[in-house]
Amino acid sequence: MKIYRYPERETWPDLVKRPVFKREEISGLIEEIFAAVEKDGDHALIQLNKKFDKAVTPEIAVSEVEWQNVENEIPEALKKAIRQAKENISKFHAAQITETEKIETTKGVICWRENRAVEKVGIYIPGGTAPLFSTVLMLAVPANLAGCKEIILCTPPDSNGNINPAILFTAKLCGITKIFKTGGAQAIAAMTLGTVSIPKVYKIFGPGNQFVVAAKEYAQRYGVAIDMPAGPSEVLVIADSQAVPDFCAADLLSQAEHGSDSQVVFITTDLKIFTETIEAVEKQVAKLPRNEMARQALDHSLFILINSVEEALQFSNLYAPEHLILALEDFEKSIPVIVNAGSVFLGNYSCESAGDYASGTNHTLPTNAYAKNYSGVSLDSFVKKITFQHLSREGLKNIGKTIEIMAEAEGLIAHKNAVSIRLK
Ligand code: HSO
Ligand code: ZN
Repeated sequence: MKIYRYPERETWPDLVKRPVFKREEISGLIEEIFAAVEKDGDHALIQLNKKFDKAVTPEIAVSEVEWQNVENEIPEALKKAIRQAKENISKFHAAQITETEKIETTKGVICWRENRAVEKVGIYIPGGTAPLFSTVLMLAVPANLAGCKEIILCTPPDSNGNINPAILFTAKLCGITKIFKTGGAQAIAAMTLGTVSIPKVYKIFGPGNQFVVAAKEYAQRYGVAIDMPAGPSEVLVIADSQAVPDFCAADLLSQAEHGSDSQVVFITTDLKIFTETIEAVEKQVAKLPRNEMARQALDHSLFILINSVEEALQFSNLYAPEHLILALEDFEKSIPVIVNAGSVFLGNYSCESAGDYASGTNHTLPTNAYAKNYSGVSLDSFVKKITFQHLSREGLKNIGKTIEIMAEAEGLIAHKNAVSIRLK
């Protein structure tokens, strides 16, 4: 833990910098994987499954039998939980559907925007130590609501060639029918380039390790869009004297357990809460199954004692956290001051896991200070907005002079003529 008591403002820009991890040079590998998938398609994916996941997968697509059996593999309580989460996520995202509004900017000139879904989207769900089936809900629910015609999902197989049953169950519940057993950069390459089994898509969503992140960046060279730039998960908690140290510690650890590169930041105005939260973190972390990972994350995490809530909010805006928790008595007052954050949790009972799983908001959020210029995933992420306009003769007459004068001033006479020829 990195502990700071009343750090000088001049030190803040250094404190808000995310830790830099040594990354292997992987761009060469990503290029090789894209080239292999482009050349050999499904065959390359089968080989790469063997190489990277030690999995034998004669078929890349999930089979009929696997689809049917999945219902029996999931405990009833988990099915029920996933259904409730889906319901809340659906309600929250359905409310983001907007009505088309036609605007008459000048008499006879009518302009509007219409939503059109991105026709083909690909969802990547990592396997490994924590198979995030909740992310299937966060991406498939808004994709469906937006009206995406083709929604496909790639996730890596285990060494038996199977994919995680909870991922499969959730995908089925969301009406996804095309799931493919491929992970890492090769999955991103397949969704970008297409193979015999895997259709190519227009936009790729979902989290992943450094290979997936690098592959998503690389995919953009082929004209594929991605949800957002990625980085390790993070949470920033601001607490006053009314906060509960055990709650704060649990929230900090819920982010820290995501990975050794996660970063958690705790800021408080109260010395007692400061010491007790640090103690609570030490106590709770020891009991976590993923304590090693969480401890590594804590090593580069910040615990800051600060003079006022105002200052804490200023620090937070500079840091631009993915998740911001306000464990504050009077959190309402702070809301207008928040400028940079992915998702905000208000009061002592709004734990981050609520948003991670079931409250309804999306958990695919900007990390690495991208909350300064990106929003989290929402219905909009799956939609393009097309503008339309209709001008009557009278409408064109009403703005014709303006267009002609501006076109002439830009030296674009054909533009001017397009008006003059109609109004002659
Ligand atoms: N906190 C993660 C999302 C997640 N948590 C999925 C649990 N499952 C996003 O930063
Ligand atoms: Zn989480």
